[in-house]
Amino acid sequence: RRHRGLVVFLTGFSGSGKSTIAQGLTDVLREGGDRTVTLLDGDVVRRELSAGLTFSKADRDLNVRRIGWVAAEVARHRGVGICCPIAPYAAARATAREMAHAAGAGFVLVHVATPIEVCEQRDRKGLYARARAGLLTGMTGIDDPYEVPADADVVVDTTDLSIDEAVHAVMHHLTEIGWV
Ligand code: GGZ
Repeated sequence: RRHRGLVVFLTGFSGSGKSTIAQGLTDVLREGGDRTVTLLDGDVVRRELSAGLTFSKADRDLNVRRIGWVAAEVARHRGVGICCPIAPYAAARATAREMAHAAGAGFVLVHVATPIEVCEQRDRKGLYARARAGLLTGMTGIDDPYEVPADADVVVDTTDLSIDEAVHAVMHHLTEIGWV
């Protein structure tokens, strides 16, 4: 397993802590490991890979499929692909897992399960306030669905867990199952 590629896929609400945990994981894996690590940052993906896509179900599924495919290609070449889309639909997440496996790589699904109330309270980008005011429709967790994963390999909740602790929990799992 140490010699195979790996996809780490973080899913959860906007403001749950996915991107920050993904960045932390990237740093730790780059320091300690011998695989190259590619972080598919959410903002960069939406700008460079999925420019023009909306937040409709079809476009979210397409976005998640593209991300899953790129991450699987990275992993095919023995790298670690880390991605952190909201990925609200279980079927699209399952497709990402299948693509990683088809590339001969491992796949670890991390559910960043910070509750919507906590994400909304943080509201770092003001999106939840805009959604509540009716200025933004289709906001995940407010008036758009999030299918809670039944197949998460790791669950972390940043309500009471620091980013470092969340990163550590994922690293602990990767070590335990022999991927790092
Ligand atoms: C959810 C939205 C929406 C709607 C804009 N719903 O905190 P952010 O700002 O940076 O992360 C969110 C990001 C979600 O994009 P993803 O590509 O991760 O979503 S998906 O996996 O569903 O394709 C948020 C912002 O885009 N954003 N409108 N309606 N998040």
